[in-house]
Amino acid sequence: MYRMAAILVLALLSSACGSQPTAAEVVPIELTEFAIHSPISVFKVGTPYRFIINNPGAVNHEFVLLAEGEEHHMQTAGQHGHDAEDGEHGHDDGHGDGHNTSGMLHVGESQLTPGASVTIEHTFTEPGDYEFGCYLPGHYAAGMYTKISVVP
Ligand SMILES: [Cu+2]
Repeated sequence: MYRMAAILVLALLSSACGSQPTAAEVVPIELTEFAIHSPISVFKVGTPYRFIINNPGAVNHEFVLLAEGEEHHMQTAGQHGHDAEDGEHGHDDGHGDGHNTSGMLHVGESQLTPGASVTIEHTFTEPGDYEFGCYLPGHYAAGMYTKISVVP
């Protein structure tokens, strides 16, 4: 019974989404001076989300997902330490400090220039409090972050 319902749902979703391989929930994010707008603030563990991050602002921004209380390591050398594609594997970014706190997801400013749009997918695995933030100098302090929560 449940399995049949699941198959029906999958069939409906896949026919609606055409070529997209997974049925991720689309979350459009807007980066402005100086705020991050997300249409939802409560996310669910195990649900694949497709973040479509837009920068309609006038200056570069970045997008970082951190657990609350975690500190973002400012990049001190190089602009290409990691990119969106390895966002789901936060421990292999090669910084080699053995304790990666530079974010579960990080889309750098080189990808989020004015007018840019970047799509990344993420599935939360742990419930808790998190936040989206932009850590370019002065941006976070100006209010460029938004708190979210993840529920089981
Ligand atoms: Cu910013």
